[in-house]
Amino acid sequence: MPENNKEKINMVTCTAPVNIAVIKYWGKRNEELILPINSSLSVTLHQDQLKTTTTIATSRSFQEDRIWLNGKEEDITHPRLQSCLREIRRLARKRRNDGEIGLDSASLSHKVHICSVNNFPTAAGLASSAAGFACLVYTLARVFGVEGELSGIARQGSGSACRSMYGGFVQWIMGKKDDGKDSLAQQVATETHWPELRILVLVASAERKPIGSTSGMQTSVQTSCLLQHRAESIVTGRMADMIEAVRKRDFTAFAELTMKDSNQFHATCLDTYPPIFYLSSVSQQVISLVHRYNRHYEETRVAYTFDAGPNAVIFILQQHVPEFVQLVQHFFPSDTNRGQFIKGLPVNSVSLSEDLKQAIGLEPMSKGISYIISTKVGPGPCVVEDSTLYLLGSDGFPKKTA
Ligand code: 2P0
Repeated sequence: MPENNKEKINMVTCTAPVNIAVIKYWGKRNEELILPINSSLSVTLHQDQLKTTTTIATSRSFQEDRIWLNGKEEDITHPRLQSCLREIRRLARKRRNDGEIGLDSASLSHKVHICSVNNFPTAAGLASSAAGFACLVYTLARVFGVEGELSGIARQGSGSACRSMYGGFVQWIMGKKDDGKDSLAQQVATETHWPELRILVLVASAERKPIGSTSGMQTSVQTSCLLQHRAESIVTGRMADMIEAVRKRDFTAFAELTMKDSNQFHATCLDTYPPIFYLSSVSQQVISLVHRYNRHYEETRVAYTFDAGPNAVIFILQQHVPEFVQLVQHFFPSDTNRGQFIKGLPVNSVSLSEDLKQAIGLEPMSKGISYIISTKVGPGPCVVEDSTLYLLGSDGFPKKTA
């Protein structure tokens, strides 16, 4: 590419986090705008362990919008991708017309090259669409000089993505309007609010998600009376209780609400016709382990939650992490050594008492869990300044490593 064209490439790189819902979103009242049937609340996971990175370049020399995901070119005409691109360009045009930014019309008509990677394997079963669309919208907004509320646009990429636009503890208020303008995410508490809280992702071995969330929740809305009852009569109260538990850093209340809401979500899946099963025998063993552990100490020390897959996400206070991790290793013995089994924040090794093992009284399930990601609550999307970390080269095409 000639030198003069090279200069005209405008490039921005950002990262965005994964979130895990503790009050679950399941079901839409409007498929196109992605408007939910109930509000939800999530915890943003730390990007040191789990994140999406996205580089977006614009240039007069680009012929068409293009996107590369995890090293492979994907279809840019995907309707949800198009919604996000259209909405950001619309806001940029509005800001320019209002005289708020000095973007010329040529820059607005420039095509984009988008390159995105996750630092975690898809096999980890974590909602990569949430981090992915949050990162896309956040980065596009920087490229086109758009500021302010962006969660409503991220929501149109994937519902849960709106919650990844903030760090800490985040609620997605369902809203009442038909146009979705009031269906937005809002931070409930920052990432520094509850420093003792730790999160463990227990990655179950070699199981694939049987039914995708988007079609699963459609069938649930059509067939499950329990889901309707949950949306109408349960979630509003639970949202208020959860926000209070977070604000007061009341682990017992937070943990019990989290487990009950996960269980109710999976109950609505079972109430769907034909039923949807996301939990596996490994998930059930994790549930037993947590309840037996809590019963042994006569205190709620650990909570689990499961999304549309078999992997458990565990909430626990820092001081209890070493013992609980040791128990997981004991009841899910693996071939890998401890270093490979625990990724992310380091966990001290402790020895387990025979009393405790006997009190739990489960039959060990070998190779049920392939590894644990140890992490904590983290911040929202960030801009990456270091250009050596950009995923697109100076020609606007993916670097070999991307
Ligand atoms: C959640 N899940 O609140 C719930 C709990 C899975 C179980 O949000 O169709 O990928 O893109 O809006 O956001 C997964 O659903 O679905 C999800 P779309 P999404 O995190």
